[in-house]
Amino acid sequence: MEKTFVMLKPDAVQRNLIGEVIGRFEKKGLKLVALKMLTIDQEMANQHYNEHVGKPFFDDLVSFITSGPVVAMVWEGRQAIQVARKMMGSTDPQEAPTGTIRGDYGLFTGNNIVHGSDSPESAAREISLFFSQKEIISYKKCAEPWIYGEKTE
Ligand code: D4T
Repeated sequence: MEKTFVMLKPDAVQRNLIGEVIGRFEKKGLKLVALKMLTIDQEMANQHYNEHVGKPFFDDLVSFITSGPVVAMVWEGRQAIQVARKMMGSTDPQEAPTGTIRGDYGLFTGNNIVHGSDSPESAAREISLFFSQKEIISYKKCAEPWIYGEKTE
């Protein structure tokens, strides 16, 4: 099944939103297969946000993402990348609909709570930047047939 990289940004950690956001992904039916807390250094921030190098907001983005601990995760499920992006809402929290994570908890584009991969290519790149193969856990959850509608054996 598809895997996506999701990261709770420093504002989510400081604002006590870790459990709230993880709870939403869990309740949706996605499966948590890797998780760690870390503080991103300058070099990792440059790698993670490589596509934004040279943009006017790049320096602020890097100083924000390195400003405190983050929670990095891999979530697995059918169309996990698209599902997670929909749950997050648009980059600008003011435009994100109520009911999405950014729509419910954010007010400013720079501090938008959560990151999620936007394509299979970026998911693969971001997962391997934050996790070794060994840190990604493969396991079965007994609720899966109740989530995906497959027959129980
Ligand atoms: P991330 O990558 O954090 O999941 O955000 P998005 O995928 O939704 O949006 P993005 O890559 O375009 O932006 C990355 C990051 O930069 C911040 N940002 C973005 C900003 O501070 N000012 C801006 O004008 C834009 C476009 C917010 C998210």
